[in-house]
Amino acid sequence: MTENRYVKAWLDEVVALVKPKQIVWIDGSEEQLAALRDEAISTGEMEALDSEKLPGCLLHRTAPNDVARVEGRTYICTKNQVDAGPMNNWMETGEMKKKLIPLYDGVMADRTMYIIPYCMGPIGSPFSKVGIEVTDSIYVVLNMDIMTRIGKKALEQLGDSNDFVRGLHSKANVEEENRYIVQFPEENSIWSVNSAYGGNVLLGKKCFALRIASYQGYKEGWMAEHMLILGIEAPNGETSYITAAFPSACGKTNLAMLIPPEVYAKQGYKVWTVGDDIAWMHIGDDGRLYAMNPEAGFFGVAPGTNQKSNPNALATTRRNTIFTNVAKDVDQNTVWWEGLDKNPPEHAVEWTGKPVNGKEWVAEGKKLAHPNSRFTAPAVNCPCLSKEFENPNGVPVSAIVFGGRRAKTAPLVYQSFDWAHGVFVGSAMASETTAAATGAVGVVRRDPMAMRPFCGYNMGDYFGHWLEMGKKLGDKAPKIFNVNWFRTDEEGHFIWPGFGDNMRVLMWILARCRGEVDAVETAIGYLPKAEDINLEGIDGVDVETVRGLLSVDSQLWLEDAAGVEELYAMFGGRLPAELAKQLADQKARLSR
Ligand code: GTP
Ligand code: SPV
Ligand code: MN
Repeated sequence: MTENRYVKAWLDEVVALVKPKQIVWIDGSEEQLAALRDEAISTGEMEALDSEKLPGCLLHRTAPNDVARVEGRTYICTKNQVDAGPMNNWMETGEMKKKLIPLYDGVMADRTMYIIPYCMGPIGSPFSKVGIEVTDSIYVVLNMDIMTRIGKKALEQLGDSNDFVRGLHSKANVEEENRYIVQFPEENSIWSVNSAYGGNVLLGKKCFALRIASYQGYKEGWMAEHMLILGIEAPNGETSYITAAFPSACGKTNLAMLIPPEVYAKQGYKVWTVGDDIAWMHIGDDGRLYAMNPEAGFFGVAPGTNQKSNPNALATTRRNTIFTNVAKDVDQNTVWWEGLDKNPPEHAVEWTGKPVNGKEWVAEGKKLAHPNSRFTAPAVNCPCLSKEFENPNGVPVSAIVFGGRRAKTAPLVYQSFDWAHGVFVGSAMASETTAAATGAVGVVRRDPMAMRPFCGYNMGDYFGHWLEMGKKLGDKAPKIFNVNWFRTDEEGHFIWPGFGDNMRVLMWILARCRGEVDAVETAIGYLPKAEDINLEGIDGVDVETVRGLLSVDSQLWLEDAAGVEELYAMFGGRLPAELAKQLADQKARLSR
């Protein structure tokens, strides 16, 4: 399908290694994809759902030991360990290949090898980048079709260039003990083996668009971030764009698709989604920062998604969507998950495939859907998709927002003093862990810029790159903020209602960007006056509640600073001096 000699040479090597029974190029045609769907349905790999309620939708269950990203088995391999940095698992490139080659040797002898050319970013954009993923999984092909722009058009975008990411995936035998997700940023390649789940195997997503791309951005002067992109359109038709970095399962999809509360809707405000997980950001010709979404679909968390919390996401999943590890409603031939409604199906199949009485199951406190069950849905389905979604240059960013799950420390919102302080704020992020990665849930860990699992090089250098970008942007730099929707009361309930009401906070952020509202200067940054958060029509929150949500406990913040100090110590000489200074200044302000 291509005459590109670099592609052909690489594929020759791959074929010699995995020794496939058959090779199929994915051209992106609907006929080919339809045939693959039929094949997956006939083998039981996928189940077709009700053709009227969920047209074109499929259900897939992964192996129960293969339900999330595996950070402990994810590696950044470079020649020298210092280039991967202290926050990544590392092995020397050649050593890792020695370890992996036996796992791939002949692994496709009785399987079809699919070759998926794909493009991250709109076809034709100078900022888009091409990858080729080889895989033995139809599930991967069908997901990549939704999440990226696949087929001939991606090869056309590549032309005869050598600038493509080589992705080699085999589900092999889905053995946990031989599962590896390995990035080789210095040679633009990714090797993934023994998994068949989401972020481990859809190589365009975390592996390329974050881990490899963050390194490319460092080398080439742009940024790849774990960020949503949304636009807020004012009644006068002007749209301002915000990007936000929250750790996995901390609310990016929900914020990106929010429904404005009545108080804003009636005035004519609208919210548009450009992206829900990844932003590639460049400095535009006018000197401003522009963000583009390299993906073409949403791989979103299913549990908690409902008609009230996120009607746009729900609507997005009503056609041509793949559901992974959710429960099946047998009578309706539809899907169900915790938080969809209060009515679990009686005739259910829980996420591992066992037929159960769903009502009893849930009453016993057991989960019908896996907490990290997901939908893969085409962006074009989204009722609030921005008309700038395909803009080859992306959208200009007014504000960058960091955030995480913090039960106590972080206030509802605050603004950094300037860009460099904002980089400090991002670097100091911490959040309670979620089901998006295997391991304990609810443990606070430091997660700088929500990139801890996704930075493809030394994070000390990554901080330096952020500071450099700020210098280049100068006074055109977006303003940097931090939010926390997850403060809890004594009983552990969330105090802030969240979801659509988060727009009230975004409106304060935009007012700050335009210099339209005052703030209170504190040790950690600029905080809103409680009465400047619009509470018209909100449920169960008054100005006193907001005052509480905005409180800053210096003692807790000094303890947090000690955590940042520990984090920074890991980087040794690779920590930018500016950040050490920011930390010292913040401690001094807190101790005053
Ligand atoms: P990844 O796809 O893993 O990167 O996650 P994400 O950041 O897109 O997270 P998502 O929006 O899917 O939210 C994950 C979970 O957080 C869901 O269970 C939501 O119900 C919950 N959540 C999202 N926004 C809010 C909020 O404003 N308040 C509260 N309390 N929960 C929220
Ligand atoms: C995340 O974990 O941040 C995700 C889901 O967006 S996955 O693609 O599995 O990484
Ligand atoms: Mn994510």
